[in-house]
Amino acid sequence: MKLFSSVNDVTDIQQLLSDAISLKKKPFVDEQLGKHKTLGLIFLNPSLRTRLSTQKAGMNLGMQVIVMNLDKEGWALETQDGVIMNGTTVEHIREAAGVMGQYCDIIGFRSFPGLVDREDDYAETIFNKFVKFSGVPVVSLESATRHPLQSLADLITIEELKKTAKPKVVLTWAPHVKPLPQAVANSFAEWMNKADYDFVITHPEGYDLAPQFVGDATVTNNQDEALSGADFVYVKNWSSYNDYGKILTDGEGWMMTNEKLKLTNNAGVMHCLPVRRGLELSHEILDGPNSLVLNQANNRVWAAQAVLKEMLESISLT
Ligand code: AN0
Ligand code: CP
Repeated sequence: MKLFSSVNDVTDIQQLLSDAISLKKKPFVDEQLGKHKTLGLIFLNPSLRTRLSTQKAGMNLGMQVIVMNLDKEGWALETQDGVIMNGTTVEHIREAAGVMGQYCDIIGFRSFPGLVDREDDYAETIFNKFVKFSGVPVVSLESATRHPLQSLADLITIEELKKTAKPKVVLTWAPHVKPLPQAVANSFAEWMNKADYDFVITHPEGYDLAPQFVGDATVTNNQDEALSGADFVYVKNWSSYNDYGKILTDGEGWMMTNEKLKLTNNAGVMHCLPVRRGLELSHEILDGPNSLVLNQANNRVWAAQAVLKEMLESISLT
């Protein structure tokens, strides 16, 4: 694997999943694989989990890891092509990515969407430029439209804890005060569509995800109906895709609570974090026995380690 930007870059999901689960049991079996190899983790946006879990995954594989918050510590980055750089930007992504490729064998890159120009965000312009100009294998640490390491960790979590072969998995929209990307929801949907689950998406009117991500999911604006008999409930806010980047409602009544949990099959409640308590998810759920948020966070390490392992193996073949 030379690129991990979506589920479509994975040739064998079952293999990746079983690698992740066995690495969780024996984290250091491949510690020679990454010897003398450098992993760069480059962030254009904040991060806690992605930064630490991917760093830990690289270290478990014996890699040297360098991390840079490019937005705060680097030169102001220009991402548009063909512009005369006589304004505030100092360095073009063409050179910046190319330089980082000189120092790293694999690079992880995070770049959120602008949430203004839908076409540009959904074309993954910045992420694709970074891949092209770095010239080395790249792992998405969340791009404009997807967060595949999160989704793989979420899939691991469901596979570990499911009690039936085909659980009911519900992705529910939650309220938020800031316009957030659709990336986590898009990506979760994309991965769930590859799994053989009963997958349902629920959101208020106007929050439909892009059709290519919805795929075969059942979609309803009736949250109670969606939650009925659910085995897993994935809570996440996203801004509107159709009225691009906008917040259309305060979402009153959409927060997941213990009252709503009663509609489910004692569901495990998931969220990628960071979560706004009392707004997206109730305190009682986060502090209660149904919360799986730390299981998910833990699995971020094994998801990243399984992906980096595949990349190191393909580097050593060339
Ligand atoms: C980001 C998002 O929704 O994409 C990152 C989540 C992992 N969340 C926030 O900006 C709060
Ligand atoms: N879930 C997740 O990606 O968290 P961070 O933004 O803190 O990395």
